[in-house]
Amino acid sequence: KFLQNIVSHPRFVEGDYDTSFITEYPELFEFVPSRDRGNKLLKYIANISVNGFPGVSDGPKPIFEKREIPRIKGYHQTIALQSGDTLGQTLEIPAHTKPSFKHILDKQGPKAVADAVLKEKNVLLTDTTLRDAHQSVLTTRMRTNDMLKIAPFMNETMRDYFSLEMWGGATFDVAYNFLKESPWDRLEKLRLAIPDIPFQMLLRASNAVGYQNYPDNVVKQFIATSAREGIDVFRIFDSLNWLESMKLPIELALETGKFVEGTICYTGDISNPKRSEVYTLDYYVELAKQIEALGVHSLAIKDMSGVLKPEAAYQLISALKSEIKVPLHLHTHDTSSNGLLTYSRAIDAGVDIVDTANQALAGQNSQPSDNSLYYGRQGTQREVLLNPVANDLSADYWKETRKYYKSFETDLTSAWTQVYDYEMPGGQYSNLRMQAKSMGLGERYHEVLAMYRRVNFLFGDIVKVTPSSKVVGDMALFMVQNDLDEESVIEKGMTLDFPQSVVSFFKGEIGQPAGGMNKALQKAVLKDEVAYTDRPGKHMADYNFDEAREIISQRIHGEIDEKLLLSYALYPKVFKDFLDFVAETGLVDMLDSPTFFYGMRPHETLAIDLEPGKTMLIELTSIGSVKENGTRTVFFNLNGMSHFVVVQDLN
Ligand code: 3PY
Ligand code: ZN
Repeated sequence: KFLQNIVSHPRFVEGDYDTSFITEYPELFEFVPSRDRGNKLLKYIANISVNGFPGVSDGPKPIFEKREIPRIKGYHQTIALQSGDTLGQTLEIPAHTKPSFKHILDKQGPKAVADAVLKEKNVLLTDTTLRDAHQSVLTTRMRTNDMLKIAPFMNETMRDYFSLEMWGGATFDVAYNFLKESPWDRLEKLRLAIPDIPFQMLLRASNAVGYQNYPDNVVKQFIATSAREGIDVFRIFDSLNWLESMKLPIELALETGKFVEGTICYTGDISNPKRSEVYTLDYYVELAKQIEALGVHSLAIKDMSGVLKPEAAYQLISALKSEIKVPLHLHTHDTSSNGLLTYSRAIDAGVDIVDTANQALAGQNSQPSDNSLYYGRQGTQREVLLNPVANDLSADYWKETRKYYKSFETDLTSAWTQVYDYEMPGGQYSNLRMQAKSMGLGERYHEVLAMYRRVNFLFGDIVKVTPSSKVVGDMALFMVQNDLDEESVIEKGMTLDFPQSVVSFFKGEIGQPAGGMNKALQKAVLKDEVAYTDRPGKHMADYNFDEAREIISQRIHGEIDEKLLLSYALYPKVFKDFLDFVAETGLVDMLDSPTFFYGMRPHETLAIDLEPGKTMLIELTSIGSVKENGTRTVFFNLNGMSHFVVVQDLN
């Protein structure tokens, strides 16, 4: 049915927008979409065409080049082509002869996966293109729609990869909040399109995919549901490297039968003894042993800021290899441009898996490029398992796709070696800058960066990764805004209203830092409140899922499952806003990204698949001038009928 649909018709695929052929083939329109759904979608398009999308530079909708969707020779793939897309090259690939890690996991379990990883002489990869790469360079804005087009190609050409990191971290709330789509839906659709490669997620221990500690029953339900919905590998870290907080999530993830990766967040510089007395090689080896003892299947070294220098990587991996039995998995960010050097030395020292991204979304504050590592390791004892030609074709696709997200790019266009001083996570660089701008501190960003470093030491030198990095960032902004320094913040502390995240940190609500808290500052921040020193989850009552069900059932008529309940439990406001958006506008995930972000230009025609067999053919005929009451009328032709939408012009 889908293949007969209008958008798959060869004339449409060729970009022929003379749609007169439709009258010859009426069966191309098997359904007329419901009036309500169509009207809602027009409302969205009209509004974006007039007012723009938040954070996207205004101005006319750019004309993007055709994006080629690569395919595999001899495979039947149904690719939902949209305007702007065209079918790309077909690549011939060798037949798959050995089981992928997904097949091993499903048939033999996680221990067999770990054994297979250890047996592999070459170095394995986790591809982060669908998660950390765009979280870092595009402020997490990549839409599912753009992932799905290339997903079948990825499934066939990335079989040797250990995993695809495609969920967790900031992708959960950003999907609801900014992209107006469901992260669960992303997981489900990608799972269908990529059945043969393990899916990996980043779990912030008891902070799950949020910025705060959640009750134990929420963490439990979230892990179980994520596993059931398609996550195969759980990378679990704590933002302060606090073992106590990793125990429960690791135990719960182990119960799912999936692959569990315990994590050490790397901070400081083990190659510089003056940098820290806390974050030494011994500290990391000791922590690694404690995490391994929890029964994890692998150990990740998460260098979230990209400050692990090449020789430090060699020392660290060598030491861990001799003390730890489970596979070692290294994650870095290429912010300093030394990422490939770091990986190469780590590979020489025996690291089993490293994280890379497709070259079109790699480098800068993202992961190092997969193909670059491949060519860089050629001729060594341990090469990289990947198909470089396939990755090149994917890169062509991602390069075009990336242009849709230009407004969300960071200003990091070249190496930033100051990261060694600032120790700022890859994903935070862009976020903090946006936060600073929104507080009117855009011009003083260099001060904010310097303050970020000072706040770290003021806090007693802590691991900085979500959510602890947000605490440091919030405090840095607060101190710059209020012209405070290390002394005055304590002196005046009793009269200051500290940011919520800072109060929460000093209360012990995200755990305990390795070097302890700055007691004087803690007193100033907490005033008379008493801090916890044990696991925050112990102090929290179970979340009331029944009550949540009641609240959601007032907004949704239909089945309410765990996924909805969890979304509400994790992000009540964001999720309620999303439900309001859907009630008002309907789902907009089927829109191509140029239309989603820029709307339509006058006389542009679009065919939109609401679902297989249900297509809307839309032409935006004109946008009227602003009336006295500040509105504009946007005129459309929808499946041959005239429509108009009145929009408030907010410009
Ligand atoms: C996240 O928690 O989102 C991260 O990417 C941390 O590095
Ligand atoms: Zn990262």
